[in-house]
Amino acid sequence: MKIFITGSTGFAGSHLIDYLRSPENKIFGAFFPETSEKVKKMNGVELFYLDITDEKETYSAVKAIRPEWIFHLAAVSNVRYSWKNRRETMETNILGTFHLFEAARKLVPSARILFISSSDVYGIHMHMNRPYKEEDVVHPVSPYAYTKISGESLCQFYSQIEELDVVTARSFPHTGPGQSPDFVCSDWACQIASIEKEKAEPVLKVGNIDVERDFLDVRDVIKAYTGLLKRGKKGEVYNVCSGKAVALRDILQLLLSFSPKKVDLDVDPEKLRKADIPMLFGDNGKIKQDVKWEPQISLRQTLSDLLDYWRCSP
Ligand code: A2R
Repeated sequence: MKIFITGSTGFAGSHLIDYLRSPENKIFGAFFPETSEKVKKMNGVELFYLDITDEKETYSAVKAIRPEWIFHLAAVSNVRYSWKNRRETMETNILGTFHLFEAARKLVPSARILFISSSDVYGIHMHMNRPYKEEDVVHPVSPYAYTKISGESLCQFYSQIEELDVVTARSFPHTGPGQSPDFVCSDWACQIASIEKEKAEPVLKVGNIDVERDFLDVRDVIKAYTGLLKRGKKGEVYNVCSGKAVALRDILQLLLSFSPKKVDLDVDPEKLRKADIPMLFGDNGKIKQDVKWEPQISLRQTLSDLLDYWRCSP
């Protein structure tokens, strides 16, 4: 199987490579930026630099590889960053996806393609106290979410009108070892590890800890992605989620319970979002039914592994 992964040195991409690496698979991973440190750590993968906003380079990459499977993970993936870098977010997430789909249409029209969208597309629905389903109305409230719903529209166009074999994963928040501290659980674990190493004062900076989210372990998520490429239906959107809402406050409590240190909390206005979604959790009935996937790793295990990851990081 010839597999092409965009964003392969990112958080999910690195775990995906670990999972797919085998003698039967020939993996081609596109990395970004050109100076990516992670490139040095990846064996058994043909890695090359690609900026997906470059149409010609994207076309050349698909032409050289002629993949049977494409995991399209490359993106600006951070909501806060997307507010400050709107053009880059639009160009990477929408135009980059368009470039990839056009290259696939011309060169490998029968390849299976997975596009990664986000639960952020559901946005703010007042009084929503049930899990979101794929058919619910979407209401993006950030530049990031807007680009993901635009990407989903591209998936619909290319699968229905152009006959590309595209499946969409609507991923809910996920965490685990290797995640950047720009994301909440990893940020807190990183701060706790720094406090334990006495590199920081025992004060943990937090944003809004009253919101509730549906968290998965990244190692479960990449199994869902692989399952979707194997068994997901063409043109369909699938929630990738646990089905449970957890308050960030409880996640914080759990992380702190793993540490012997006594820590004070301090609300950092920088960490508060412009438009925060109070509660977001998903219904995973569709992916369970079609893909036979369900999460295996408990939140406790995920958070413990995440803290250990930061304890072992320099
Ligand atoms: O932002 P960077 O410098 O860490 O690079 C990211 C890369 N990327 C690009 N790749 C090619 N051309 C571009 N113009 C471009 N801009 C950014 O995509 C990073 O290496 C990768 C995305 O990985 P992460 O930011 O670590 O996100 P994660 O959590 O692995 O998410 C994978 C997918 C994304 O589509 C998210 O929006 C979705 O799952 O949640």
